Amino acid sequence: MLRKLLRSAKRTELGWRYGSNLRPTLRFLFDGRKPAGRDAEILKDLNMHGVAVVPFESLDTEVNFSDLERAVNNLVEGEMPAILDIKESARTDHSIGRKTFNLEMFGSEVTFDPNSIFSRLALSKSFLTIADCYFRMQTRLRYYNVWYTSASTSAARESQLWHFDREDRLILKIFVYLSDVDHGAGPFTYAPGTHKKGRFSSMSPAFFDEDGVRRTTDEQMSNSYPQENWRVCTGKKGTVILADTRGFHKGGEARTSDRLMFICMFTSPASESRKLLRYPDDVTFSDLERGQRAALGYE
Ligand SMILES: O=C(O)CCC(=O)C(=O)O
Ligand SMILES: [Fe+2]
Repeated sequence: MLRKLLRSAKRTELGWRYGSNLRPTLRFLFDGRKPAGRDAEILKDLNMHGVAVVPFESLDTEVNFSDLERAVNNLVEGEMPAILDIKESARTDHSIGRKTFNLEMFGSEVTFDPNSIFSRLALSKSFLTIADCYFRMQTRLRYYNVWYTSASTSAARESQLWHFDREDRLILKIFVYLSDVDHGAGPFTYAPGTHKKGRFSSMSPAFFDEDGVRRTTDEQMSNSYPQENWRVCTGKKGTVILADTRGFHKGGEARTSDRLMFICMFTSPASESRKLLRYPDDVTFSDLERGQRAALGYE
């Protein structure tokens, strides 16, 4: 009984923030990052709509986009066999549960590499500032990767259908397109205002059960949320999407061209999301700043 009560208290904003996440909340309050300039504008959009779309150059990432592109090209070259495999499985294997249309280029469990351009981007100043200020606590980086999404003609499934993520009360995912993404390349798509802070946070569209997971088709969604208000995030290479994926979203339903993007995810420290980043025994954080180490849970 008591445990049940505690569990439901944890699910309220108060219990989540001042119970499970008290320490990171106080740290932010007394010694937190402050948003300025473009970061502050992005934050306003995020708070209100749950989604913001900006060009890479408007962020303070300390990462040069052409260096990022070069690193991605090398990655693609090195992973060509795996890319050919995913293109084949997107076509032939329609089983549910493994996203056979999507290749996580660093594998599904990423080993943190402090020297890679990808971890530096994930831990960059703008990203950490926006994450902490959005949560109003010191957040954790849980995941980063590069996704190769293969075009296919099979019916939409898994994250190609509307859903919301469940890792936490607030979840910040940042996507950086590394290829041009038009309507045929499976753009990330969001229902603005359906995040916890939003006007439509209690919206509950019809859904069906896809192997134990709630999914909502476009038709079901459009009955609860008019299609003309969907935010379809098409954009050129270098477009950055910041989204609270606790709100309704979908993406990766690529039909005519493949999609390549960087992705990273922030949650509260108390989130029950599996610890997705792994750390090798000999990892050193000496080149990282204190705030970056905090985002990894090492201080
Ligand atoms: O592939 C996409 O655009 C959407 C992926 C998704 O649902 C997620 O990252 O939570
Ligand atoms: Fe998702």
